Amino acid sequence: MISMDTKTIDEAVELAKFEQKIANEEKIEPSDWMPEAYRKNVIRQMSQHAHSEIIGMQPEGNWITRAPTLRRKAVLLSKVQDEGGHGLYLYSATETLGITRSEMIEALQSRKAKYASIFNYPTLTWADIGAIGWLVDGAAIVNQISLQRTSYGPYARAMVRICKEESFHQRQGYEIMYELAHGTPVQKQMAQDAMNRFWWPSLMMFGPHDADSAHSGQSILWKVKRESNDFLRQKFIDQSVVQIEVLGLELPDPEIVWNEERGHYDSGPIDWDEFKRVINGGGPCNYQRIKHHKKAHQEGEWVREAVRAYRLKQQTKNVA
Ligand code: FAQ
Repeated sequence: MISMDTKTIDEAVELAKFEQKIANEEKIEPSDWMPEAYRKNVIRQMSQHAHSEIIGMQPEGNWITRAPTLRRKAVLLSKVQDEGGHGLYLYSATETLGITRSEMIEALQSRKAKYASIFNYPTLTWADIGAIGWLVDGAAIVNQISLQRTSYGPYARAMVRICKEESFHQRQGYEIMYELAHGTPVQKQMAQDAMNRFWWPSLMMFGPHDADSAHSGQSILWKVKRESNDFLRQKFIDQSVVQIEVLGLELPDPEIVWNEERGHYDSGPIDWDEFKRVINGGGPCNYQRIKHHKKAHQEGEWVREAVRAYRLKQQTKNVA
């Protein structure tokens, strides 16, 4: 009974210290005490973010062999490699919270963990590569800039480098769109079609409306999330409308209109039934994405085996 009380008092002291750090805008570091619910929530968000980067390599990877020029191929190859790198920093940063990479991969493959719904849509034409770089990386940056101020130190630091790389990705995508939109009528049509298809799924990347967001309230209190889903979505809409005008394309949503009073663009309703269907496994490519991930993971088993053998050899050497 005495030890229980001591434990409760110790925890209360640690909790007060944790809350003070959050209030002071100090980062929570891996060796710091943190409430179990905070740890779990950050693992959930970071691991889903890592999975998104890795699964996100598939739709674009599909076009590396079909890029229209050597320059486009080199840029795309480098972009897809960057996404792989982002996944790896994020997995490593998440491991500092006491979960292993294998546990995270298991959760992804068994569909216990989610990844961004956008990557369950197919890439049908080269213009889709432009639309992904511009809109998907663009939406990712809007979100991730705010995450540079997240309260978990390793996550915040990973975001700094990731945002720099995403910015290059966004520009390469916009450049593809600009050239197509100013090319032949067929190319312009391809750009329009790609934007129309990726527009709504890009808006869904920000998650459900604030009123329906299960985690936002607590995540914002803990400063894991610094802005709400709707705030970031609006920011993305506002910046994209201006970019669409420069491209000279038709708006993908006829309800987009400037609202003088709000100082923002109004826009049409998002199809949340589609969002729910896609995050619950019913999107056009969910099955194929996980199947491909499992295959690549199995084919990479020899690398993990070699790493284990090397580690064992080093340990044996050190003991001898
Ligand atoms: N897709 O309560 P909330 C990229 C889930 S990186 C799938 O609002 P939260 C780079 C949510 O997880 C893109 N699931 O959740 C790239 C939760 O499910 P759970 C990834 C979604 O966490 C570009 C449930 O719905 N970026 O694109 C989605 O507070 C090109 C309730 O939602 C990140 O992950 C969705 N769109 O807010 C790579 C950023 N939205 O866990 C390759 C970090 C919501 O209860 C090529 N993450 N859900 O089963 C975040 O900022 C947040 O986690 C949100 C969701 C904003 C995504």
